[in-house]
Amino acid sequence: MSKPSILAMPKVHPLYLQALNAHFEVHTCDPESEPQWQALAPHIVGLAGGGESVIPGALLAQMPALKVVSIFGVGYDGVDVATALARGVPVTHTPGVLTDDVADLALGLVLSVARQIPLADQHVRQGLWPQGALPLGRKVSGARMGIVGLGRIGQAIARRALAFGMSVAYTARSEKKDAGFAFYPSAAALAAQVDFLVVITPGGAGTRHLINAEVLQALGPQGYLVNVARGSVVDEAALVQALADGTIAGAALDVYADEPHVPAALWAMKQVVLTPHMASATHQTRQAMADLALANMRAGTAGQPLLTPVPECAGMA
Ligand code: NAP
Ligand code: 8YV
Repeated sequence: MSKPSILAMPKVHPLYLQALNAHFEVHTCDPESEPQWQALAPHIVGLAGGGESVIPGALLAQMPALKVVSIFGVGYDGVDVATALARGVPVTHTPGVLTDDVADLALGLVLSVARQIPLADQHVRQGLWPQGALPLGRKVSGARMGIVGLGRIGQAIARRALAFGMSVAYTARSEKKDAGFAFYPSAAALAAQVDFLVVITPGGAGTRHLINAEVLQALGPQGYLVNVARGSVVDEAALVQALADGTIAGAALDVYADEPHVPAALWAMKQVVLTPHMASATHQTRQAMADLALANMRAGTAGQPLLTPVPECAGMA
């Protein structure tokens, strides 16, 4: 019996593609193979994407037999979920399995920017140590952390911060009374009270430029911004300006407005640490994400209950 046909968005992770290939006829949605998959569009039952994939309603409309969109990633801000819902097509994602890795990297970025670890590594490799020491860093233990978004990953970041003897405060859409941390109703109010502001909300219209010039001003010249959420959450032009003129002390970023392009102005800044959207990039977690995304794809295309639908589609599972 022939395998069901599915379409994979460009740059879907190889581990996910490998898993899909065992069960499906996988077509790739790139410009070169467009005529090929478009001829098959009426038969495509599943759409595979990653956390950064842009899946507009117009694409969904080309696949009348589509039964599920399965995203390899917890973020799905690029998916037109409203159109998928209207077409009766559920969207799934991979929450939970990557929480620890993303929280680990967030703390790694806090330490990297405060203790200048990448800069120190360069100092040694470039033979500069004999000429003198680096400027002193900023102590992390005991400092004040503010978390923008106290969801699965935000809470995991908070647990790690507590282990460093940091105090934790947060903002979110709603107060979490049993979390035991101070709640601030806005990012600006939170920023004014902390040394490290860590951003871990979803992307999309609801959080666009949540971190703007006003928030950076509130964070102040001793404050550091860490973004492991989505590039869209931070006004990148305002951030570059704030770093250039000393409005804030430094920043550590895993995500950017126009990936994989990073503003050239940031490259030369010693008070900035840059990583290439890699917070979930470990063998163990990427395999767990591939396994869960495949399980959702198999369930959705077989008309079985979904494992992890996005909240908007929970009622459809
Ligand atoms: P989650 O459990 O849904 O948590 C999201 C949190 O963001 C919630 O606390 C929510 O508040 C808060 N939030 C949403 N909109 C907000 C707003 N407008 N203002 C303030 N807070 C807001 O999601 P998660 O599993 O922790 O993942 C969070 C995000 O991390 C993902 O959506 C993704 O974009 C990003 N991520 C990045 C990477 C990476 O590689 N860098 C990897 C994984 C995830 P309420 O609780 O009040 O609703
Ligand atoms: C991945 C992510 O890099 O889960 C997310 O939302 O951004 C990351 O885990 C991404 O999904 C891989 O496509």
